[in-house]
Amino acid sequence: MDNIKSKNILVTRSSLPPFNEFVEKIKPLWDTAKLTNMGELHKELESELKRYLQVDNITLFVNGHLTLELLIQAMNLTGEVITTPYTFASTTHAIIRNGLDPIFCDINKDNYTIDTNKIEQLITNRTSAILPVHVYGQVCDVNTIQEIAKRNNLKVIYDAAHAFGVKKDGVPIGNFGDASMFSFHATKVFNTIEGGAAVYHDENLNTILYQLKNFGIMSQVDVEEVGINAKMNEFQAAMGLCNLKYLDREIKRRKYLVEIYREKLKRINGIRIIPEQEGVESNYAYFPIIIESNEYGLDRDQLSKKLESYHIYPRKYFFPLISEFNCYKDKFNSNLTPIAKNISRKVLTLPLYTKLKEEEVEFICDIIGKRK
Ligand code: T4K
Repeated sequence: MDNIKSKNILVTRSSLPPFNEFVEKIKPLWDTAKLTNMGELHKELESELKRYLQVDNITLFVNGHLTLELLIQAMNLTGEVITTPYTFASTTHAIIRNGLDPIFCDINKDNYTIDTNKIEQLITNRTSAILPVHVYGQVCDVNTIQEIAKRNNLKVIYDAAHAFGVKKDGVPIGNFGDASMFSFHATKVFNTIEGGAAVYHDENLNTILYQLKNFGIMSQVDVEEVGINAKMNEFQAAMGLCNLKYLDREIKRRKYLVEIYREKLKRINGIRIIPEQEGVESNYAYFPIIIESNEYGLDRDQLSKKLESYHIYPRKYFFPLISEFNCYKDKFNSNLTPIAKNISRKVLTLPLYTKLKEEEVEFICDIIGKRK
């Protein structure tokens, strides 16, 4: 216990494969010297991930954000895109950086994904798409979203940055909507150091996505698009190939730790936990709790400070709301999404990663249980 008390416990810690396995994987690069630009490891990872995610088409990128930004561009979205403000900066930045207007829909209070009862009232003749977020790996109401999109002739792109490996009713998450974006950042359940992937049904997107991530270059003399550089390199791909081998085991370990959290926290008044979603095979990406200060006695910020005094560093994912960022000051009104606003002020995401020990989870729960 004394050992736990003196150690910093951060919100997450990257998963790494055994060092020697990574070295073996990158060894051939010293012979070929082909370090990037869609090399052999890139191809191998692309096909491994297509199989793992059970999707029709996949394109890899240097990170999740550029995946989303270029996916929006490739799909020729126009005007307004309906999304939520309860997410990481990237989701909205990707819309705005494409010259489009994000229209914020509130989230539902059960799992913090887009409230499908409030989408249709936001649709105008400028709306071209819905961009919901499977926040924390919680699955959006994909069936209702699909019906709304069909009725109103809209595209659907999911921000699935948190949802790698998740399934709903046995269907792998990347199959919903027209397309999805995954993030393989170091902090994610599956990482390629930095990285991301677009998965999509329309195989015509393959060429344009390839062009956009590689300056529009198709051959030494053909430049077809004003693209940028968003290619995943061979070292990233190698990390992904090594990490993928351990992923199912890692998700099991996360599940085990989450079960301890759930069991220990469920009796504490004022601490709310997202209920497990029926029919969903989770990846246990994050463990957010909601602190109801009137019942618990401390508010979110006070609990966060208290945990920090024990060297435990949870995070306020997602506070502030994107609509409250300084860079969007005066552009949006967070009062129009009251549930998102309320949740963002009460949420704390607790440490969760595979190397986290059972006794560390118990220690964190004990501190939360003490209240004072
Ligand atoms: N959409 C959504 C919904 C997202 O959440 C994200 C990314 C994206 C899109 C965009 O995808 P990417 O372009 O990032 O692929 C982190 C991540 O940087 C970010 O990827 C992630 N979402 C977001 C939720 O969390 P920060 O600013 O909180 O990261 P940072 O550096 O404070 O790290 C958090 C903790 O992780 C540290 O306390 C220690 C641990 N860590 C961090 C790094 C960088 C490691 O163990 N290893 C590492 O290498 O954003």
